[in-house]
Amino acid sequence: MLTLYDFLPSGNGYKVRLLLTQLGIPYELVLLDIFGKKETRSPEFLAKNPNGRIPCVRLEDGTHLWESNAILFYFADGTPFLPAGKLERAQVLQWLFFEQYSHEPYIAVVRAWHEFGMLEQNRALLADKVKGGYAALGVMESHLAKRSFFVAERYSIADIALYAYTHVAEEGKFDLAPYPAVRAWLERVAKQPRHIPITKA
Ligand SMILES: N[C@@H](CCC(=O)N[C@@H](CS)C(=O)NCC(=O)O)C(=O)O
Repeated sequence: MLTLYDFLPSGNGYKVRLLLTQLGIPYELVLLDIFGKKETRSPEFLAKNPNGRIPCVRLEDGTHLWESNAILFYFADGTPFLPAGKLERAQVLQWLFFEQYSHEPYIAVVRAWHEFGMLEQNRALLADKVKGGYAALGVMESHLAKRSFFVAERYSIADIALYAYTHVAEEGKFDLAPYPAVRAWLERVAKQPRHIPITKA
């Protein structure tokens, strides 16, 4: 049986839970206390992921795979969640890299500061982080203004990766009102078969 090491409020972990659920792949969930006990930095967990972060999966053969978007790519390959065409696969990667470089470090980080009482200690960095988050939302809005989904007009792991933290951006006090195409896309993603909310395993 597949094992997923996770922390339920994590959008990165949620990406994996959402895809596995939509694919109907069963898994055992191992929840870690990432803040209090810092279980992601224990020697036992570092042996699984030397980068000390969830999500991390243990595959049936004992191999550990980490980095949320790499995990999405692994399980989506050969399924409708990853297009087969050369260009479309590269476009999915394009949005997965965008999510990790231009979206998650802003929107997810600001959300975490609000949700986990870390705002005061990061006050000096907040304006730049918020600016970066709105820049990412602007990129998404212009792309989605003419499309239903990020790649090839089909729901894919590009949508899952970007949905994870965009749909909880308001927990980081991001205002989604000026982004109607993003809001309409959020609704389309939430209506996909076997969709689950972020805190449910
Ligand atoms: N780029 C990584 C980011 C993973 C990440 O930042 N995980 C956070 C929770 S969202 C974590 O495990 N933090 C605990 C720690 O840093 O010890 C991914 O997409 O999987």
